[in-house]
Amino acid sequence: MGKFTNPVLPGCHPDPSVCRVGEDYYLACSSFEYFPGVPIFHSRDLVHWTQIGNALDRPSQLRLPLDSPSSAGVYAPTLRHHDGRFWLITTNVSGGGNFLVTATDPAGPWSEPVPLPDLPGIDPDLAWDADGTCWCTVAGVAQVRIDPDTGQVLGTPQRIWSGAPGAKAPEAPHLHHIGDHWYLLIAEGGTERGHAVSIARAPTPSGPFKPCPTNPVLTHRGTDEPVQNTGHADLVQGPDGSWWMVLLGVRPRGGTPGWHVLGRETFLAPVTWEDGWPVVGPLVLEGSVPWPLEPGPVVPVRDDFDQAALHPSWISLRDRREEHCTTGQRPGWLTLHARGESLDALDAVFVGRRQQHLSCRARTLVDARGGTGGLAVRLDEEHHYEIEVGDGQVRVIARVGSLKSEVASRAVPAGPVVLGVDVCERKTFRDARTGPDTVFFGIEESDGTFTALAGLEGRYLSTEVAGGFTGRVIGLYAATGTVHFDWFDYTPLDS
Ligand code: 6LW
Repeated sequence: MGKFTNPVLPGCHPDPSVCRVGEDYYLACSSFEYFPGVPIFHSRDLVHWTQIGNALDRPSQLRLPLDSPSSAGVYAPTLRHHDGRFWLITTNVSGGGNFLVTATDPAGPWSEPVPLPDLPGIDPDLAWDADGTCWCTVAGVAQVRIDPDTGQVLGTPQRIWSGAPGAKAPEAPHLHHIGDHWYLLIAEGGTERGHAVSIARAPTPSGPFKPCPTNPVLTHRGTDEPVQNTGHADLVQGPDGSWWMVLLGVRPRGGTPGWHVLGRETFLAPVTWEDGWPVVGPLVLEGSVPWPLEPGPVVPVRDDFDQAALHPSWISLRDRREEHCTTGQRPGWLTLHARGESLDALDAVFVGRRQQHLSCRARTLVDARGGTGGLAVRLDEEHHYEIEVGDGQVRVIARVGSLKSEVASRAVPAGPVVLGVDVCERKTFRDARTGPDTVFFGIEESDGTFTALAGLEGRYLSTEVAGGFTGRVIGLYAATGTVHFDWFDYTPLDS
């Protein structure tokens, strides 16, 4: 028996798709405007997940136009293992539409994309029947046979089921052959508070689908559960043969209406079966699995930028070109060369990691003698807070919608300076409007103490304010010229 904490993948890791190969589990998530795209995780226990790579880590596989909006880009993938190969199908809504890539090792390399130009829609799923026919199912919910080797669509997509009558956004289909039935798992109600998971089953992969009489099989809508927006799920069998669901959920904090700041995260919930239908849950923050847990991954707090390649958890905006982001210019440092003028620009040079904890701390040692840059907490180009150094000044800047303001500044001597951010979940509830957290920016003094220059309301960097599908990313950027970073560290704080 192992106790675990949900979410099993905290931070912006939505739309999880999972597959099992022997004793190993692999999971993929959406990546939107970030490059590399589609993070791939490995686990032996469904609880501890280690990122082993990104499926789309070369420009030839993923081109995100520099003017493509945030929360566009790469949507919901499906990850499957079939015929000795891993198959990953997804959609680039910023250009190219649906495509699939394959790999023999899920850590990579993944193949060049096989485009599916004639497959409309998003959230593509792959399933193979006993004859080897490949069924591709998309949001809507529609289905068509495809040739996964060529990307050719074989026929016209057929509407197979649309969830509850009147419910919006039937999406996220995953088709599983379990026992005598083909189960079609979907999300419905939209990816906000009304989100739900429903299921139907049929004797064949193409139908006719009969809905589960107890649909939705999971939703937290209208409840005071701490995890909300539950939906977009996939099914997998645990090491002991029991069934489990991975799904997305959010953790709103503060008063009304509740703000979630980490994006849509991946949760794990138990599944049992009654009369051939899944019974899901409970979905709880502290759960247990009926098998021993493997040791958790060792997550390094500090990145010293001593390796040529960045760890796969680093994500850049839209692309990552050597001429803008390199560890090769000053050994042991990450060097960023500015492109856009600030983090307001769609083509800003920014490289960061997902904020994964409700309270956390990040520090970085910056040498900005050749430009201006620093440390940012980013939701999108219109919602970000940052602390930057340049021209002998440290400045804290807030951008919220069309408003932008320098909220604090201080002179600093020339040379490297440690910039920091502390994100602190609100502990005291003032009234119904209390926000989720406060974001403090400051500098480390020569004696190692931290001086906060500004504390900003976290709600403005939440999905409820900014909109979209993503969560906060904490990272490094160059606004002008060339900026070097010696190290970056990120530490969870007790919430
Ligand atoms: C995804 C859809 C959804 O395509 O959000 O929550 C969209 N579900 O299925 C973007 O992640």
